[in-house]
Amino acid sequence: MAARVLSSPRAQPDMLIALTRPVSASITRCELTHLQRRPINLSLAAKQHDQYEAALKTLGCTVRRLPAEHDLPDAVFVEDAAVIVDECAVITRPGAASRRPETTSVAAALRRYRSLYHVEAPGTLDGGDVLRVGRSLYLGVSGRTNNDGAKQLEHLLAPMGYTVKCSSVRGCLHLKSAASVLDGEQVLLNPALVDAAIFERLKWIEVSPEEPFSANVLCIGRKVLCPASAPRTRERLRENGYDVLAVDLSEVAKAEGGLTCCSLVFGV
Ligand code: CIR
Repeated sequence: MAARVLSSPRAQPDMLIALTRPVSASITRCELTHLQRRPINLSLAAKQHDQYEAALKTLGCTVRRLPAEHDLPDAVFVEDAAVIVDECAVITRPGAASRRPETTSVAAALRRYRSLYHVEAPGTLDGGDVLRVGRSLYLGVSGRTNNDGAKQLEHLLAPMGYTVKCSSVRGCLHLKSAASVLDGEQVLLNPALVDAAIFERLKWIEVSPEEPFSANVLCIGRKVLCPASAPRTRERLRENGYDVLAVDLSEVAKAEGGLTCCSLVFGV
């Protein structure tokens, strides 16, 4: 199918696709920034990933699984390879050089759904640093996303009516380790990791202080996939009216990945 540009944003897509990729056999050689290397149980990681895909289906997604890329340790974290909006997809240039080859197969898969743009050197951008609320993009300038990458994203998407607001993140890998979008008006965040003021007009729910790394959740409608390791944060979400589903990704969490990192969800 030829790439197409949608003339206006789809309020109600016909279908939600979740692009995923199996855990690579080489994940034991993944990039690590804030964590010590620990053994990863590959068969458990694969089983948990299957359960994650099943949970995505319960949220209404059609799961499209890319072929495994066993030579690319972090290939399961497809979120970092692209930023998808209604009109196009921006193929990133990940901050970790070892991760750049991951974008080729993601671009090939997205070409049938969106027109593609690319972040070019010296810019770097990881999808995990981009949070979207309607036409507002919140962008983490992190160890992976630099100012040049942020500017390129802004210039590419400004003609389509998107605005970009940048903030630095501290003590975590990506902006989405510190904050996730819940619905059109709310974010879940840990204010110790990101300056909550960037979310200005939005309401926010704070993670439980005992679970500082539980802000990475995947919300579709009022349903939220939330880490099994974060019962207190899950309770906070329930108290705020969300339908919460616990998902255990303990093995890929040892590779510094979370719930949003393992899929690219978009409407068609
Ligand atoms: C990395 O350091 O790039 C991987 N080990 C983890 C990436 C997780 N991705 C994400 O948070 N979006």
